[in-house]
Amino acid sequence: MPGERYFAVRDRLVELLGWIDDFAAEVGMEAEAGEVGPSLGQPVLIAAIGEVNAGKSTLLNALAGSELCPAGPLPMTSEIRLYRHGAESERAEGAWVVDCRRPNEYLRNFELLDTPGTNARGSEHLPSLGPFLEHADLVLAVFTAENPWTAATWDALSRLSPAALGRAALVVQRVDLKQPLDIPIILGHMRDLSMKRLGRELPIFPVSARLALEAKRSRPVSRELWSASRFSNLEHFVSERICDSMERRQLLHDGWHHAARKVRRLEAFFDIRRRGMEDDAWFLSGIERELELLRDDSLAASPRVLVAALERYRAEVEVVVRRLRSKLGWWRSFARLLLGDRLAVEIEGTFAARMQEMVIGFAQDDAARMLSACAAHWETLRPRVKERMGFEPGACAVADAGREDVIGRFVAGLEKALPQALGGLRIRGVLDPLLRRRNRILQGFTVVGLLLLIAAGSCGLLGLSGLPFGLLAGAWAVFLLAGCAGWITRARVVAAYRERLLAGAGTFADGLRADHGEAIRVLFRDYSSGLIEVRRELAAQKAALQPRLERSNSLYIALKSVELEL
Ligand SMILES: Nc1nc2c(ncn2[C@@H]2O[C@H](COP(=O)(O)OP(=O)(O)OP(=O)(O)O)[C@@H](O)[C@H]2O)c(=O)[nH]1
Ligand SMILES: [Mg+2]
Repeated sequence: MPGERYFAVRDRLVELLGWIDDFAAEVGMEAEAGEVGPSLGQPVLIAAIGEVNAGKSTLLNALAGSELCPAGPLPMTSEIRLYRHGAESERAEGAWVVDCRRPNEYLRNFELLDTPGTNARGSEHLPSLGPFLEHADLVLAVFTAENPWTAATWDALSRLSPAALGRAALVVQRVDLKQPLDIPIILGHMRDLSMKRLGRELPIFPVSARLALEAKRSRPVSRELWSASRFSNLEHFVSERICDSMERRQLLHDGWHHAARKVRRLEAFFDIRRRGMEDDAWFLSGIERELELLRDDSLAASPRVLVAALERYRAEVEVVVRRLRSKLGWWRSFARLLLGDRLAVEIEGTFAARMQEMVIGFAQDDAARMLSACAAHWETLRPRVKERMGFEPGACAVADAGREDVIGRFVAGLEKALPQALGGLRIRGVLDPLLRRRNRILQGFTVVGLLLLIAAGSCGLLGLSGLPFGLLAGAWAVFLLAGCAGWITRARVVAAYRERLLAGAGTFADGLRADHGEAIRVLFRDYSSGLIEVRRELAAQKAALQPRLERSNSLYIALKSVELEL
């Protein structure tokens, strides 16, 4: 096929441009303002003009290597027929032009324009033909070898603009009907006529299109027919016209530069992306530092917060002490003297239970306070991530559904510390000796009082007058003393126990300190897990960029190899 090398380079360039465009669309690179690629795919238009029966249609068929245009001895072509590649169809475009589509490979690169004879009756088609000829890449003026000096075709040629004439050539058709010796004479005449009629000597090709077509269609291709057709000179000329024409070369160069510019823009685009990702990574480590600062602030505030927890501790001590005081009332104490005393164990149990409740309450409030700070921080972080990295980081990991779990973990962390903190108070068994000593005093008084009562009763039975009243009064006096001793010892026991518990407040807080710090660390670890999605997104972006960089590199290399062929 003529222009094979040109079309190979053009097709490669068109393919590359397609890849580059797809790639740019895939990565979301916006087109430059007013960016329009050169229309490289535009086929070469070859028009044939000449008198009726000159052999125009056969000439075009010979170029295509198949019988596209109807040809015959009678006037065949009565309208301008433009043959283009496509599914078989014919459609009238106005009164004189027929758009003919054929699934012919040759038509992928060449469009063929078959025309009615220049001497055909009527010239209504001429206004429609003019623009085609002006834009054609090659105008072939066909003459018959039998009568090459007919005027109508020269007239048609002389109507062409100088530019279009520059793209015209003369074809002397049906040379197989002439003796070889006649041909140089005919060509000489043609040259003279060309100079006379057009003021310039157009290239002339004596051919036999019929033989060329037959040669192309024979299998294997007949060399004799081909050389007899003298068609190769014409095809060589067509090739050169395409490869060497300034417009076509310029088009290829424009196409190449367009592609190269786009690849460079892609590279710059990826470079900006890569730098953007590095900035994003830096931005993300800034955010992580913020989180660490927030955590360190909470750790630093831990002793202060635990001091605040002591208020709760003291309040609980008052509650326990009040309960102890009420249990040390006279009647209860007297009942315990008779039934056995387990008050020390009961009060210690109550104290431990209340301490546990207190620690849970404190931990819940403390965790909720820190989580609120985290949630507020996340709300400041969210728009910054969106603006900087271009995606929504989602809800805070320790808010809403996750919040209860985090609080649960924080509480469990502090609860773990409770046995040790209570152990540090060393209050186990403190109450027992105090109560025992009190019980002994009360027991002494009670026994003495009861003995006096019994003695008074016995004296009364024996009829000893006077003595029973004295003993009864003594008994009441002892019971009164027992009441006073109970009241005094109750105050002492309560005061001693309270003092002991309050003195342990600092130790209790110290016992919680290490686990409080650890629980804070766990809480902030949970909070920073919200950034995992952000980190994952950044890693995915980085991973996606690498093959794209490689792809743009290979496009550039492919483009360089096309440049060598240009
Ligand atoms: N011997 C010979 N005859 C040819 C050659 N080329 C065309 N013919 C014959 O010339 C006649 C006219 O050919 P066409 O190709 O139809 O000529 P045309 O210029 O298209 O004619 P219109 O469409 O009627 O204007 C046909 O009978 C062809 O067979 C050739 O190279 N040698
Ligand atoms: Mg014809």
